[in-house]
Amino acid sequence: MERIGDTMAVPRLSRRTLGERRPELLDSVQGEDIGAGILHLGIGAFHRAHQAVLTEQALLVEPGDWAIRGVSYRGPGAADALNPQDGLYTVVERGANERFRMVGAVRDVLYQRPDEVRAMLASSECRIVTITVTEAGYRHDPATNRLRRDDPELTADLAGRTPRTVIGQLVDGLRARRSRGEDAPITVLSCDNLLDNGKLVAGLARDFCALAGNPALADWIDGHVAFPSTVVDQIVPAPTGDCLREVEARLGLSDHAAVAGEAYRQWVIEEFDGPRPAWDRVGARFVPDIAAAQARKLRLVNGTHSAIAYLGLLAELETTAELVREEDFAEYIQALVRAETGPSLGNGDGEEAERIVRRLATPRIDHRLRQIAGQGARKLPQRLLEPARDLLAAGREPRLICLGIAGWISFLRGAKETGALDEDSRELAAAPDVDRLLGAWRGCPEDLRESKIFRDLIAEALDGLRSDGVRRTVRRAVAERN
Ligand code: CS2
Repeated sequence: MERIGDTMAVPRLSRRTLGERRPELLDSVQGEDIGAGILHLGIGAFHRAHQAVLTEQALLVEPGDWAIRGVSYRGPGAADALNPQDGLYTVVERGANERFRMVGAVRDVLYQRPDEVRAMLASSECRIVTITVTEAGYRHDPATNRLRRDDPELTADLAGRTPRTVIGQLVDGLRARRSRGEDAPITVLSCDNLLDNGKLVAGLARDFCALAGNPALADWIDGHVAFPSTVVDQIVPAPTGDCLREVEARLGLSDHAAVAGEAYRQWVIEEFDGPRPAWDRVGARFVPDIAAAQARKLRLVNGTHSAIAYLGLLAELETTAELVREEDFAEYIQALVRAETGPSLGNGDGEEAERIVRRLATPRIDHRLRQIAGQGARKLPQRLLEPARDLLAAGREPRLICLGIAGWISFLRGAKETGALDEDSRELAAAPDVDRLLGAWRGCPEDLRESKIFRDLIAEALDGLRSDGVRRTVRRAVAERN
């Protein structure tokens, strides 16, 4: 095998090179001869480690035309990584028994190719659209769940003929599908960490049609397209150079699209009638109602993530694994889940709390707090505000949740100068006090904004962070909670 790091000497992964060097791996993945039944919007690390792996596994159990064509919006990175590799890449599953999987279910990646996206959506071959574009990618107003009227790219999509936004491309393709008289059912599955993500996308598509002056298309979509909601769970950080080097050393080929994540995967999907790969035979669960799984996942896993991301950054820590090694923070997570986010679901048992700490401690997972901290204004409502609201309604104080929110506010204030904040957060970072910040926060429900207990708990936590520092404040809050 070539020397590690001597990238000039290591050929790039592709079907040809894999067949030459590791024929057994090529034999283990999907061939290029199957039809592409899935269009995935927003092909990043998460999709590659999660839905694409489940699709690959489902195809081994039950063959079918379910190869994936990905679309990327952020830049040419995913296309440049995957296309020269014929869509092949490695997934490293971290944990006690580290595992490397080769995945062949991805056919290619389309970047700035709206005509091809449209043709794919219009074709009878395409029967599933999956989406992972993050919380901000839908360009909606979280207070109304409608499209943001002031979004310049949406405005351009509504005016022009080559859409660039996710919803614009989706509706454009469905318009072409309708014009072709295509009647085969098609299902759109959002896999982002938002409440009722299926209903959200359906509503945004309808909104886009209305703004485009095409109500007949909205009716056609209602009759032909299903939008089940889904809940996804798997920790998959942005890939690091170390991960790519590790895969290269192992494979003997250079893989620019490798990703690493935990071995655990969950996918809960609201039942629907249309065709799909045999995902249910490889671990996905189809259920009549996702509400319980959704609240559990968003509050316990993501709520914990967001709360510790800000507190950890204030403590100058870098990764989740590093954070849970500190006793004060590990105890904070336990107390948050046992005494607040768990009980907000009517469940305060400690088993879930232990499990979350274990997941966050997965060795070598390299999950940067800074990555989790992004887009807080859009993440916190479903992760921390919803459980705070339920606790207050039950007459309990969301003290540890408010400490997490105070962590976010301190983080925003500290980051204001650096220009690193997203647009929503920048606006909030400029608010002179908590009341005005809550007032300007589109994701904060009215009743919470007006709750004196809620505002006071945040103000108290902010005072603590300012005067005593993050570790002492966390320790004290946990002691008061216990
Ligand atoms: C994280 C999620 O970055 C974040 O906001 O909380 O990506 C999280 O890792 C996944 O949702 C876990 O399923």
